[in-house]
Amino acid sequence: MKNFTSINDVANLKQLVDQALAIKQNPLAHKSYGEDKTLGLLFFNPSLRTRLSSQRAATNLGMKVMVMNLNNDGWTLEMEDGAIMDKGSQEHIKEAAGVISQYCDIIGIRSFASLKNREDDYNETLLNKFIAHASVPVFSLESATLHPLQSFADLITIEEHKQIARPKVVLTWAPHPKALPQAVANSFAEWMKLAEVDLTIANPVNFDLAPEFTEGIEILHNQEEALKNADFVYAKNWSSYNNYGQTLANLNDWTITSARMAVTNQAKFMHCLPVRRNVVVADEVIDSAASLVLQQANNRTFAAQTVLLNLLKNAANT
Ligand code: AN0
Ligand code: CP
Repeated sequence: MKNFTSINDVANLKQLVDQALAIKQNPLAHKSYGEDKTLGLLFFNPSLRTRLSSQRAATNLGMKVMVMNLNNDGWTLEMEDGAIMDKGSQEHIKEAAGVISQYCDIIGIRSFASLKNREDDYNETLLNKFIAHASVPVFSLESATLHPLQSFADLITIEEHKQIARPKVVLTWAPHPKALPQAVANSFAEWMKLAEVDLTIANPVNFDLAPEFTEGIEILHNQEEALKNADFVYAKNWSSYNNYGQTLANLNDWTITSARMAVTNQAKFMHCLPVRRNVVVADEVIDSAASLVLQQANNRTFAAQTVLLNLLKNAANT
């Protein structure tokens, strides 16, 4: 594993999940492997889980960690090659990536979608430019269109809680007052497609995800219909891909309630967090024994630790 920005960086998904489960059994098994190595975590957006679980993962491997909030504390970065930098941007990504690569052995980057220009977001401009100008491995802490560390933790959680070999997993859109990226949903679809599950996606009309992520997956525009016999219900809001970045207020009918969960096969409830209670999901569901949200967040550490270990191993062998 040279970088980790999507499922395409995973050679063997089953092996990766098994490796994470083994690390979870014994998180300090490689406690000196990352000794003398430094992880840099760069945040262009807020984070609770990703920030803390990545630090915990790194320290479990003996690494040192540096964290920087680039939006507040760094210079405004220029992305354009050949730009005449006489306006707002103060530092080119070429120098920034080159400099940070000299201080860190691995770099993680969080940079959300702008939700303004679909092409820019789906080209993953910032992440790809950073990789192009960095001289060390880079991994995604959620990019414009993908959140692979989240999907990895979600898959570990499903493997731990499934009662049958091939469970029915439903990814359902849920309401949210603000427009959110499609990243968590895109990644979840991408990972579930390669996992031993049957995935159905439920979303309102005009909220279908990008076709590149949903090819071959059943999409229903009726949530209740989709949830029938589900073993896992994964709720997430995303803004529209077609009417890019637009959102719908007042679709309260899509909130996950006990009544909605009643049509499932006693499904487990999942969400990546942070979640808006009683908007995305009713208290009665997230507070019930069916909720796996804390388990998912716990598995973020082991997902990150597995990725960091593989990046360190690859770097040591090249
Ligand atoms: C972000 C999103 O939807 O992409 C991060 C989720 C992990 N969520 C919010 O901004 C609420
Ligand atoms: N799920 C997740 O990535 O949470 P944070 O945005 O808090 O890191």
